[in-house]
Amino acid sequence: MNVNDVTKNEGNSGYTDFNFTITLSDFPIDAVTLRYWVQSESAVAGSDFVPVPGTVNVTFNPGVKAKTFTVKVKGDRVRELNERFFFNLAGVSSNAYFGKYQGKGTILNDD
Ligand SMILES: [Ca+2]
Ligand SMILES: [Ca+2]
Ligand SMILES: [Ca+2]
Repeated sequence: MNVNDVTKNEGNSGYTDFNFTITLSDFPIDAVTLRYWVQSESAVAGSDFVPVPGTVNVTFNPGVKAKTFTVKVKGDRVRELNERFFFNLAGVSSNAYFGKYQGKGTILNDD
């Protein structure tokens, strides 16, 4: 199981979708469960992206290999440094291999 990194421009208004895809190494025979949570770093929930409260339960049913989740980044016209947040995986069921468990979201300031 892996999750990708996302690097995109911030944008100046509205929202930009940062899409994180969790991919299993193979099609599961039994359901695979895990949780994800979105962690602020230099990018702060609320001001830089739409908060994802708590931890989110995810289930891969048999035959499903990939799922995509979106973090919505807020555009602005403020001059600031590039900012980062994390898309973390945790609590993976024992029938799945745990590979790259952290996706980095890098917001490129464009102001
Ligand atoms: Ca901007
Ligand atoms: Ca910003
Ligand atoms: Ca900015």
